Amino acid sequence: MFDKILIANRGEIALRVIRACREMGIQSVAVHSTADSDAMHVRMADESVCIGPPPSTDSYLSVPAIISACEITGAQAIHPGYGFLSENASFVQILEDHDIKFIGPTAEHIRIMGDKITAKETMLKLGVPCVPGSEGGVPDLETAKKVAAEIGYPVIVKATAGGGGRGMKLAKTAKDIESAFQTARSEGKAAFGNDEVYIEKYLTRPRHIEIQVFGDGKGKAVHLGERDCSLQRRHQKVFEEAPGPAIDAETRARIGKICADAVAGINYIGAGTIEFLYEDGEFYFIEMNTRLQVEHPVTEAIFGVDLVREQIRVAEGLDMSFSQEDIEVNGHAIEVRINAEKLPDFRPCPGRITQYHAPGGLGVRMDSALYDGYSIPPYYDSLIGKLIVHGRDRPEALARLNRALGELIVDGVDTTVPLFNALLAEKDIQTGDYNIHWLEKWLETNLGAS
Ligand code: MV4
Repeated sequence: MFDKILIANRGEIALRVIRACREMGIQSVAVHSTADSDAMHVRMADESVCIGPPPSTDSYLSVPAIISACEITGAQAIHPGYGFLSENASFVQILEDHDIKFIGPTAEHIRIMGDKITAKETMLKLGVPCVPGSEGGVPDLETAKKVAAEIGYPVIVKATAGGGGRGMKLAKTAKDIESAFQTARSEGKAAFGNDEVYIEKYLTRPRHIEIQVFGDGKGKAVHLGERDCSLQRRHQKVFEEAPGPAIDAETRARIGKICADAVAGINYIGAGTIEFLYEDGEFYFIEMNTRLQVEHPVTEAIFGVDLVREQIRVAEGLDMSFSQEDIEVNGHAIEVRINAEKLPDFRPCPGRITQYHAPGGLGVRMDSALYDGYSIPPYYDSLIGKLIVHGRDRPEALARLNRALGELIVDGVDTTVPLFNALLAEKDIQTGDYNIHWLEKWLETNLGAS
């Protein structure tokens, strides 16, 4: 059993993990950069260690500094949160060699899913439906032309080391393939030191549907339904909900079982997300994330489970506290991401919070590390809070979101709150009729953004 866990993260997700630790009777260690000495995660943890100067590369991403902090404090395990080192296979390999438990999947599974070609090959073998495309990598332009013609245009060329929209190029017709192929290749090389690319049929108006999975590392796994995360801007999610407005119980059970069986088949341990594009009633696998995601609270709300607690349990070698038959969807949950950004261009807006008041009441959860007088440093992500609402059905969740946004006060910096007030007035949002392009089109029309 762990008696002390180090959290290699900051902000709201660090608080989220500290809270789970406290409920389990586990001591928590915060790490922080010199820019975060006054941060809430430092205050809330049982202990804290300064691990370096403000830039992430010298602090939250510094493997030697984080391992030293573990050794100094006697923490037996590290929870990585999301971002930073959460999907860094070399980091996890080093922890395995230092006898520090990583609260997450194995280095091997992170490596497999981090390479998108290997991820796709693995999923295909495990019976997960994938986007039609090249079999593995496409080595040269000649092959790219041949493969694209076979698949049929439009196609999309993706860097195997990419993901989250980086190193991706659309070829609408045969005259675009040369440029798409070369650009995806050089972007992959420049950004990730890997120029391998693959090609897929381009789906023109899908939803982004992701399935939450969870494995015990011993061949048992469950799914916790889907989240619809189609409302994105520049590959950043802004509004997420569960269940998906377009997914019925039968569809959920079918794709959920496929995903749970797949991760059980590789003895996957901990939380994972299998991302799909969903169009015309069909699921197409695109990527798997081997971490706890920002939007995990909507799943926690509708299933009534604590995903961080389960992550800690399975990392300790315990069984999960529930099995598939024990859980079912209850109501509807929505999360909106509150960023310190100025509209209409979403420019980061760090600065001092002069007044903060979190909404409350039935079905409202505010995950944030803000407090009155806190100064948001300019070095990190602009996410300053997540407002999650839960209702008996989607209309109730929407009404509750509207009410909670009205109670929220964040003064001193600009935030994305006005965007959500405007979105709630839209018929398509009220009916759930949107796809991955809806938000960018809406922003262009309504905010004149590019
Ligand atoms: C696609 C696609 C259409 N067809 N793949 C973007 C991020 C990365 N996770 C995958 N992405 C896409 N892959 C095929 N074959 C469209 C996107 C895409 C997208 C996906 C999810 C959410 C928002 C998106 C916005 C633009 C493009």
